[in-house]
Amino acid sequence: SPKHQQWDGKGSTANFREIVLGRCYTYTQLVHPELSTDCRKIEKAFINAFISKDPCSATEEDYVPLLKLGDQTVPCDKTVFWSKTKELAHQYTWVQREMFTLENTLLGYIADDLSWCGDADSSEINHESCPSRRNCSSNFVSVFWNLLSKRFAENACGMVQVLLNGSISNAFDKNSTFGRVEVHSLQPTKVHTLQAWVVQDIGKTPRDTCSGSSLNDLKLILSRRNIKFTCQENYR
Ligand code: JS2
Repeated sequence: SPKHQQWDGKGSTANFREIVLGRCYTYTQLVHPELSTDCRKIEKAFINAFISKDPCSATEEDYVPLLKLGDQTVPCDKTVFWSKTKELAHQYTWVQREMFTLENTLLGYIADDLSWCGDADSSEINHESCPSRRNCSSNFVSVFWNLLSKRFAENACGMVQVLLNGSISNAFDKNSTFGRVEVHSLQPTKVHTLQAWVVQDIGKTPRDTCSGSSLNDLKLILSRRNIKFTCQENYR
């Protein structure tokens, strides 16, 4: 039997395969029926990406077959990034049905809030434990989201938006996925403007604003990359 609780992170989500397959059908039949996707192939490619492999040695190559199957174009002006505002961003794209966060794309939708890993010397999904970021940065979940985020940003075009949290001290955090991966993956030939929305929780003390130093850092990065920057606070 497998070594118990080998890793710090929670184990693979129970019924991982079934959830992946079910979410794929929900997305391609109900949310975006215009997509023609073979969900059985998606399920297999997802499982094959990590099964029978060292869970700390994930590479982008492992996910290439899955990403090919999940290839999807988001229309220009419809991309929404977020950082520490996941819930709000998803409420926004739920109301603004034509807008897309990463989790409104097929692969982001399928993997949202799931965890998964295997084991080098077993062909089973590991439901006991999976490596956390502390165990290793090249775990399959982290590599997946970094890669998916990079692709999502590289494919964006027109005016893109980001929802940032003004109730924390660095609304723009250069170590977050948005600051570390997405901002640097925007293509200046395709993206002309990044519109930031700084949102403060009602009843909480605002800790960051459009004129704060973290948003200034973002503005600087974008101006060096020839992308226009605009910022608004608490727009309703
Ligand atoms: C584990 C997950 C999940 O713009 C957004 C998205 O496009 C995203 O991929 O990157 C941005 C959010 O990441 P950031 O800036 O680091 O904000 P955060 O609030 O610290 O979110 C951490 C989660 C990033 C990757 N990720 N990881 N499980 O279900 C999941 N979903 C996402 N997007």
